Amino acid sequence: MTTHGDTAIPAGTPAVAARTGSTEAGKDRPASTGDDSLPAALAGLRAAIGAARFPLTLPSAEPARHASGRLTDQLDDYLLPRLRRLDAPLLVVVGGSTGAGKSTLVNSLVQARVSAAGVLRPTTRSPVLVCNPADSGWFRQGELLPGLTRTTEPSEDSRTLQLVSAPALPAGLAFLDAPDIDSVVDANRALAGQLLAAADLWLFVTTAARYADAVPWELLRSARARGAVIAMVLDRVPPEAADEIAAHLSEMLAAQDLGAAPLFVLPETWVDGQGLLPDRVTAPLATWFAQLAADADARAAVVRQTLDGALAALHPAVEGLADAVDEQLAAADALDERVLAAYRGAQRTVEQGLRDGRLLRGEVLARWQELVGTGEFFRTLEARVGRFRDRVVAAVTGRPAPASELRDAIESQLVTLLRGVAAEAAENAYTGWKAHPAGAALLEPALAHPADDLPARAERLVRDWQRVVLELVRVEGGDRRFVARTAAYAVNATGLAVMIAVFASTAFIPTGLEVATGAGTTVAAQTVLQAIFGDQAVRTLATKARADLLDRVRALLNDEATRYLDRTEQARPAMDTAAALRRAAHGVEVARHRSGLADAAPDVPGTEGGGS
Ligand SMILES: Nc1nc2c(ncn2[C@@H]2O[C@H](COP(=O)(O)OP(=O)(O)OP(=O)(O)O)[C@@H](O)[C@H]2O)c(=O)[nH]1
Ligand SMILES: [Mg+2]
Repeated sequence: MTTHGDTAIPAGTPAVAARTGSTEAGKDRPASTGDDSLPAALAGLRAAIGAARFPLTLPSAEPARHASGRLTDQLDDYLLPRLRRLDAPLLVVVGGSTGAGKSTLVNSLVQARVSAAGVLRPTTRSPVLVCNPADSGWFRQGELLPGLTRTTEPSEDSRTLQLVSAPALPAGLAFLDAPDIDSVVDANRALAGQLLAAADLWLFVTTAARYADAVPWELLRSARARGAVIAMVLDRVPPEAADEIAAHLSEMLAAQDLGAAPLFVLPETWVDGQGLLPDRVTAPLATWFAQLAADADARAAVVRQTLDGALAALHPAVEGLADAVDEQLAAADALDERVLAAYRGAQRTVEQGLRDGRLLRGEVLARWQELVGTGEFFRTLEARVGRFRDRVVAAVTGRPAPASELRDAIESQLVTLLRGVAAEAAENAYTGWKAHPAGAALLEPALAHPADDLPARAERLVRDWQRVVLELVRVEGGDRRFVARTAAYAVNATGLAVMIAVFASTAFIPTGLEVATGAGTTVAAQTVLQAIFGDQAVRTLATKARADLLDRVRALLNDEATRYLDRTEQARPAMDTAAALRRAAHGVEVARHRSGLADAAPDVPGTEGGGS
């Protein structure tokens, strides 16, 4: 380990002071990248991220929402304004555990009590930015961290940024004293993360007692992954343990690939009456910053490294968002499929019911037998269908029974079937969603049952269908091929025969007698059934009527399914969302390479890439 006054620098890293000297390379580097495509590409990316939503409850959704918020913040807070003004003052964000002495350190570095330090944890709740008076215009203007309201008074509000100017601080460099990163206060933690993402340089403060804590290391790793420029301060180190602790921390840093970050070890000491640390303790750090402030190239190198690192990190982060969008889409499809399967099953049951003759039982069959048993039925049929009339009329005896009773029986039989299948489908869809985390979150108890208006709609459906069947019969009879145009009673009777035929499909025809027999039918009814199904005109009408009925049922069940599907529809990302994210991230990556930000950046003083 190379010691530098009170500062220890990781082994293998040249002395920081020696490396802050200005390099000739890039002396006349432009203030911007000279390439306009990067800001435009970033604006495009920001829009694509803004359009991505993750409403479905999936394991990836919550992290994606956070990542999306973080990325948007970083674009607004740092990347976009920093790209517009590469020559703006370098922002050092001082972050670390609560009570590590961050505020005390900032005060000591600028030799004024700009930020309250204290024994109550956490002390700093609202960020304080301190800069040379010459730079205050840039920070006041609010391009950087635009979401924070500027104030000149101390504040407890985490959405404000207190601006303080300190003549003792050289121009070109600003310190931002951030709230603690491991705060018990949620807003503090979130804000600290947001502020660090807006830093050109992280000054990470930890103490002899706290340096092994998990939270700082998590943040350090993510900063490292982003290529942010980091300097470490190990504060309040008991002198007798300094070597041992510094060596251990250096080891930890090296293990996290952070060995190149300069490490300043500050011995435990007394603060003076002003709460400031003695000069001799802060001197190495103060010198390092003074040299950085004096050297525009070194500052530009820091800015470019952090900026380029943050830009490079966008691509994988956005790729993660796009994957999460894909998962949302896939989950929405999977949920839809569970619903569609349930309602397809319902439709199949109805089709089956029309095919297997189950509707030709009970009340319908009884009323049918009554009706045909009177002979009235056959007398109302037109002569053209007399083929079967002739065959059965002789067998017909008994009392008259109104056709309306059969019609009612058909209606109630069909309505019962529809209510049954709708209830079963709703239950199946409900169970299907309940078993899926994203589905369970979208459910509400009412969905387990058909819609309230389903019984009324089913009744209307059947009545409408019956009207259509009669209309069909009427139209068919229009050419006098089938039924007398004017004989309303004939239309009615034929219509009922057609409905009965619908309930006993083609497949059923040969066995129609069995059903009739099973239900204890009369000879007449059996014969009539046989005659009806044997009649081509009735069969043709029945085919049409069956198709019409199934269409209506499909529409009804679709509406039932829509109660579910509307929910996924609202959650479903637009088709293009993931592709737009990937396209925009790729655009940024291309523009980043073209900008030459990284190529132009010389070594950053005392950090990785410094030729250690
Ligand atoms: N003796 C001694 N006390 C110190 C030192 N550094 C900080 N303190 C004291 O430790 C307490 C906490 O210091 P702060 O500077 O408020 O710590 P902070 O990191 O800003 O804390 P938060 O704002 O809560 O995150 C204060 O009472 C300081 O006076 C030091 O080197 N020696
Ligand atoms: Mg503080």
